[in-house]
Amino acid sequence: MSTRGANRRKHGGTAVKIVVTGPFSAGKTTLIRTISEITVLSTETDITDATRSRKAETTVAMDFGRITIDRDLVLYLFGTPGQERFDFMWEILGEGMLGYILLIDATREDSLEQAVGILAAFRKMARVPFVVALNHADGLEPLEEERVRSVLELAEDTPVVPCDATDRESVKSVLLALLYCVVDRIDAPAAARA
Ligand SMILES: Nc1nc2c(ncn2[C@@H]2O[C@H](COP(=O)(O)OP(=O)(O)O)[C@@H](O)[C@H]2O)c(=O)[nH]1
Ligand SMILES: [Mg+2]
Repeated sequence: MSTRGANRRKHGGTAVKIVVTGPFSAGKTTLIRTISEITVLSTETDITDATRSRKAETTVAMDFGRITIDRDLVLYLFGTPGQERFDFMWEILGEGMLGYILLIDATREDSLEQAVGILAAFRKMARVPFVVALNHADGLEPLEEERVRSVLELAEDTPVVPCDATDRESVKSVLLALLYCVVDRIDAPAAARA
C-alpha cells in the first residue's frame, strides 16, 4: 500500500484516512454514522442563518468515525462541513487522505451545483482517487448518472455509485468502490513497469 494516507499502527496494522465531502445536507454525517463502529464524534451546532429551514443542526468542523476491516486495516472516516464558510477545514481534513467520497443528494439540483465547486477544490488539493456517491438515488435513471458525469467533468474511470446513506450495505459498497480505485491506482504504475 502507498505510504500516502497510510500509517503503521502500534499493533502492526495500517490505518488509512478517507474523507467524506459534499454539499450541505447531502447525507455525509448520516453515512458516517451508518458505517462507523464507534459513536461518531460530530461537532454539530444550531443553524442560525437561512439554511435553518432545511435541518436543525449542521456539521461545523467535522465528523469522525472508524471502521475496522481486519486486524491489518482500519479506516478512519472524516466528514467535512458542507458550507463554504467552513471550507478552510477542507484542507486540514484532506491532509494525508488516501481518497475521498463526494456525496451528493441526487434529488436536488442545487446539491449537484454545489458539488462542482467542492470537487474543484479537492482536485486542486490532492490527486488521490475519489468516487461520487448519489444519495437518495434509488430508481435513478442512467441518464441522471450521465448528467452528473458531465456536470462534474468526471473521467471515465471515476465511479458514480448510488447510495442510501442510511443503509449499511449500501455505504459499504461505496467504500469498496473507493478502495478498488485506490488499489487500481497502486497497481497501474506497477503494471506499466512490468
Ligand atoms: N431518506 C433518506 N434521508 C437521508 C439520507 N441521508 C441523509 N438523510 C437525511 O438528510 C438530512 C441531511 O443529512 P446529514 O447526514 O445531516 O447531511 P450532511 O449535511 O451532509 O452531513 C438528515 O435529515 C438525514 O436524516 C438517505 O440516504 N435517505
Ligand atoms: Mg453533517
